[in-house]
Amino acid sequence: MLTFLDVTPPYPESKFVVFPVPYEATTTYGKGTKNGPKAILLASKQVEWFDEELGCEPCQRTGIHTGKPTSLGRLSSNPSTSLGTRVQSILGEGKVPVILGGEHSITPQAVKAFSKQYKDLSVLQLDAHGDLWDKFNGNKNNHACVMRRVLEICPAVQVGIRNISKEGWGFAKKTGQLSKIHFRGHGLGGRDYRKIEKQLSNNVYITIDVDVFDPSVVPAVGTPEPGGMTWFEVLDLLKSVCKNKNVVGFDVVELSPRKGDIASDFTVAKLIYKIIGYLSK
Ligand SMILES: [Mn+2]
Repeated sequence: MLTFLDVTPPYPESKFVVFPVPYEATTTYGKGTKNGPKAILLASKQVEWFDEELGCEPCQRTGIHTGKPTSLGRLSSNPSTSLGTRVQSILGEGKVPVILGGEHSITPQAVKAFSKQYKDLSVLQLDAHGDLWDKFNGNKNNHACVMRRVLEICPAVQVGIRNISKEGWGFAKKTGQLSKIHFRGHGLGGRDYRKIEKQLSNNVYITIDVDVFDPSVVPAVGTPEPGGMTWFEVLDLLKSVCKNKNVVGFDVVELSPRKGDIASDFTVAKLIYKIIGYLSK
């Protein structure tokens, strides 16, 4: 079986549990995100274990276990969904779930499970898109509606956004969410960590749509947007949040691997290892 970093620590001794959710049903432009998890795991074999920023090999200090893929449960309000059940059982064992998408519409199910364990949960979203449609193509669980569904569960802060619908804007304005959207290129663009952290509760779930990066950093996404964040901007923000908040889990979604572009796969694999490193410090 493919494992993250090619390491195979036993489950009971592992703090982190990485698992694929190769779900793709509602992508609207470029296809292929169902192949994201496998590409991430393959590329992770090439990631250097030693982290020069942290001065250690995080995978030797903490166990990173890779589990089997999970399917998404019914996107109805059915409480015993596959993904939700898995998250709850990992959390129940005091471990940190690391979810590899797949399309972004997997996130609300995960958030719902986290919110049962952590009452004061908030979500930090890194994304090019507001994802605030109530319905898209007639579907409330389209990947363009993710944050609308998340906001029905708990508060969220949105960073890196540079594409929002008129409907999403109106919703954000009416509900006060607009002050928690850190638009790219019009003001702070994700650099005012203090303000972002103030808006988050102590227990934070992070969802990273990799199109938050500039397309020059991660071109292999289904819905690219120019003007994205750089590698070090994203790392600086995540490092700060991991230090100042209790990050209880995270997902990385919407990588849509394509032949010949190994940089995107590798960048996403390394991003995940960086976050695990920050959390195991
Ligand atoms: Mn997006």
